[in-house]
Amino acid sequence: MVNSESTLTGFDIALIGAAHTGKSTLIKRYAALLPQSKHTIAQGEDAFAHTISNGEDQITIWDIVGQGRYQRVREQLFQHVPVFALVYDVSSPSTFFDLMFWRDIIMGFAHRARLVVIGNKIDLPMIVPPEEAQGWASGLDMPFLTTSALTGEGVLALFEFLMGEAGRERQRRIAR
Ligand SMILES: Nc1nc2c(ncn2[C@@H]2O[C@H](COP(=O)(O)OP(=O)(O)OP(=O)(O)O)[C@@H](O)[C@H]2O)c(=O)[nH]1
Ligand SMILES: [Mg+2]
Repeated sequence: MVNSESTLTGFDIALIGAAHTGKSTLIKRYAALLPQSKHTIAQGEDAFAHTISNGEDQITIWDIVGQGRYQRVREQLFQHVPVFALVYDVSSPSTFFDLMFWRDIIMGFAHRARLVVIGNKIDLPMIVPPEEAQGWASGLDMPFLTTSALTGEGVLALFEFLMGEAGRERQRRIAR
């Protein structure tokens, strides 16, 4: 589940998206679901760095604060992050449309990154039709997953998937 090459830049994945979509809650839920894991959080200007260690394995996750969308993101660091999770709230269409903005930003400085679309809060009414989100994601070669950070549904599967993608992306970069 955990990528042993995570120390290349120190970060495996970044969660990005509008404010209140549940990015921080997803990470906290994941840590809570891992037995005997140790979860530490370091606060930066417009991001939190979460480190979750489980025995010898460790993953690191950038948690980007939604309100920081108009600030310059930390391009120097982010261009080495292999996987970005684009998180929206299935009950809030504006957070879905925000992902187009975020995708453009990421592609501007990390065009080799793997992007994954996450519809969170599936315990709430799905106002954004999942087939619309799926269609947009697959049209741009981005996997699409859904979660509820509240109930935990899909959360372990999400992070296992993201770690797998991060491992594959790093292998691709090493092979080049
Ligand atoms: N119903 C429901 N509420 C959720 C879910 N995930 C998060 N929330 C709630 O949504 C609110 C925002 O969650 P956060 O995790 O702080 O959102 P965030 O994306 O980190 O927000 P910023 O840090 O401001 O960018 C909180 O009140 C959470 O309890 C979910 O899956 N379902
Ligand atoms: Mg947050």
